[in-house]
Amino acid sequence: MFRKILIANRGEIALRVICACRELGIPTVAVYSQADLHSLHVRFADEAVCIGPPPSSESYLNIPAVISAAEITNADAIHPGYGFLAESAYFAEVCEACGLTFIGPSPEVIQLMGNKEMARRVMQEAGLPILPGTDKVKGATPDVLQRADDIGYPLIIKASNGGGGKGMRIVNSAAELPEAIGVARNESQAAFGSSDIYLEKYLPCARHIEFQVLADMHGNIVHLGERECSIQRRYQKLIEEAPSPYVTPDLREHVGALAVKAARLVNYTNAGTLEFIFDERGNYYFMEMNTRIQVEHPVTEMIAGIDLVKQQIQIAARQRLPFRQEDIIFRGAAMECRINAECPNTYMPFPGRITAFHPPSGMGVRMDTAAYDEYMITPHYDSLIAKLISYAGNRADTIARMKRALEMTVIEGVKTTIPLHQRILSEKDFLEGRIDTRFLERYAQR
Ligand code: MV4
Repeated sequence: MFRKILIANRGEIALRVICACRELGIPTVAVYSQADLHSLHVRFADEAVCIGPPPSSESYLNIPAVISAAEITNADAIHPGYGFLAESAYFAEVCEACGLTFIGPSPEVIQLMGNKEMARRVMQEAGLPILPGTDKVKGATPDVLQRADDIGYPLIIKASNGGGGKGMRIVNSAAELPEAIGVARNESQAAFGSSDIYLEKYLPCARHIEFQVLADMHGNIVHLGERECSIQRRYQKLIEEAPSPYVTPDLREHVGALAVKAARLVNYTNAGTLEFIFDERGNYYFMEMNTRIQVEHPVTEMIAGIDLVKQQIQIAARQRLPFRQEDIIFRGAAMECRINAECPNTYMPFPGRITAFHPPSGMGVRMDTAAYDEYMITPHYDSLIAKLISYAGNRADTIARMKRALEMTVIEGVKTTIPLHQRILSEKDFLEGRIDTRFLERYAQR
């Protein structure tokens, strides 16, 4: 096992990794920016190293600073959390070159899955269905316009190096396409340093369902079922749940087995997530693979009874998975509400000081957070304050539990998404599991 793990992250996920390390008896090193001196990840880690000024480009994204912190503290592994360097193939490569274990997949598979257009092709070869679409598009040439007509409208332009909804653009007609391609290429260049884009058939009313996999370094791979993530705004997830009210045991077994097969074909190791889009007719298509621990991982942990971050660490230490597929049993239902500091009307981040904070608790309630009384949410980082997770024997009880937990959450001083969650959790369609990618749009019109 590792001597010491450095956590190259901040906020709730840094604390989450510290929890797993403590339970495994592994000492931890926190890194922090000057803005995070009084953070809980600094307090709860065994050691802490300041790696730079508040902007993430100069601290949490500063590879030489992170690697130096690992070297001076004699850490032998780095957990990247999510965001920041978690999906940087280059960072994973530098870690290995410096004799540090990157707790995640290989640089090669991070690189491959990081190119969303290439990932689509590779996963199609591995037997996953994909939506009609194109390879890399260089401009609005006659052959591209012809191909777009064949795919049909609406279609969506996606950035090859984007992901998670960044750099996406919906196109409703051929007339809009040439200009949209130009704008998308420029935006992609500015945001990701590459103007590579591709086109895909757009499903306007669908479900976003993702499958969790775990793969060790000895060829053992399992899936941990799905998470339903259709409730998003500005392509940011708001509520996630497991299991999906839509997925039957047969469908879970079928798509889960496909996800495992695909993970095997790309030599995947560690924790990963395959995103699918499901249409109304029961068809499903692979969209992208995320090569990190995800924000919404707790809902899977709750129903499977498996600590995903501990598994990530054990896999990176070359241990074998301690269970087979048939040992994994899903029990009950779990839901996560992301509580962000955000303006209720514009959905824009709303930083500020939390003047009063009280997390809810009680049976079946979990709050993953790094906030406390007088905690400052700075504009430098993500506006996530807390993830509120509820768990019970069935979906209705889980929702009732979430409602009471939201009512018993105190966060004063900043506007949050709590009122939005309360309204969604009272909607008939939501209660009956009728959720799709248009849910919030429909709801906002009333
Ligand atoms: C799509 C899609 C429909 N058709 N792609 C959003 C996040 C990113 N990982 C992929 N996303 C989507 N890609 C095609 N071809 C629908 C989504 C999507 C979505 C779109 C609009 C509003 C809410 C959404 C929630 C989840 C997924």
